[in-house]
Amino acid sequence: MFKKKGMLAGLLSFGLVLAACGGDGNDEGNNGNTGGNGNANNTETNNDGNADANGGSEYTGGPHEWRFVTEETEGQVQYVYAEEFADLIHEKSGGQITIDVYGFGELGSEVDQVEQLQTQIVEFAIISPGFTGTLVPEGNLFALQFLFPDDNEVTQQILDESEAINVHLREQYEQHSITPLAFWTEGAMAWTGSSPLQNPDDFSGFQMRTQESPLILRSYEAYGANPTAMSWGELYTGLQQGAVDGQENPLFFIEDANFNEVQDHLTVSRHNHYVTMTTVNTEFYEGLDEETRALIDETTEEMRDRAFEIQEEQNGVALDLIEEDTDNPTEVYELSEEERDQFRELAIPVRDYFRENGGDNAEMILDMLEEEIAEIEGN
Ligand code: 6CS
Repeated sequence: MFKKKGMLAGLLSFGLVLAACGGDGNDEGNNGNTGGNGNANNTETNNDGNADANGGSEYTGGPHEWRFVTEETEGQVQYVYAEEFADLIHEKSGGQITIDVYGFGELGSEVDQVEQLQTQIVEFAIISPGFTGTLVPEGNLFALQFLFPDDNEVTQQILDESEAINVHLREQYEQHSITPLAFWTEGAMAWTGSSPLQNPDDFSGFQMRTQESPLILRSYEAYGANPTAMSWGELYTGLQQGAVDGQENPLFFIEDANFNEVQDHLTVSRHNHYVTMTTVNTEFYEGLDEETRALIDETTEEMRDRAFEIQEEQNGVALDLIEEDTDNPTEVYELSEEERDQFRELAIPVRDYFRENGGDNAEMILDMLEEEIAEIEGN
């Protein structure tokens, strides 16, 4: 049985100590920025707060009303996570903190959402590093295919425990007002295509849709593809009309976004894990009183296992759903280990490209992460 190791406990307490020391005792003082649709709920929050406070909550730092934007729509992994996160915070604060959850497209594109977090239009966001590729070049790390172990659970352990990620990469994001509180997997990715994708030659001239990360593009260029960055809001139509030939995503997302309706082939490639981040605006977070920050930290910790369960549940049924959709038949192909090795061989040199072009700290962060991965895999 897989065991959690000591590094996590160290890191987490390190985070809590930082949280405890960082506050100046002031409340965040920027509820004004959260305007918009909050008015009706504000009354509700205060009322709930009083009611629940009588019910036993010891939280004294409210009331607050915050916003949490995700890159996915209702029912999808990030959205379910954000709803549960909001519910937990509401409950723990005795109803004094309300978080309104926004789905993809409600406030703009994925890249718009990054800016909204930076400017505190929203306090919380789920941001995939693929959409911060030019802002935080070190975040391109997650575009490196075949870097993390195949095992999703071991990969999540690394995401939870890695100092390279949770300390050094986090610092890079914080310079841009983005504090990643947790890094988590939404599952191993698969490829879909209008033609079969079984070996690197199949990518020759293939118009691959990617997120905004220059390194994701680079990774597909290494296979001979012509990658194009695109928001997922345009992807279904892009695939349908042939603007792009294929894309990568976890199985749950391929199924839920109905990409199988407009793609004939699906390759179970497990070439990478889809990694995303629970983020909070840095100035907002650091300006909170200790009690409120501790509440957020505690909730983030409680959500770690839930994030894994939510993606596991959804990914676990997605391939069957795709295969059962006989109105939209999909040819499913699982790469053999030998076939995966052919891709791995082409993917590994991209790590050196990242070391040289992934920002000032890319080499240090990747070297440390590779050591951490080797350590965990060796155990
Ligand atoms: O492919 C994308 O861009 C989308 N994929 C997932 C799994 N979540 C949101 C993201 O924008």
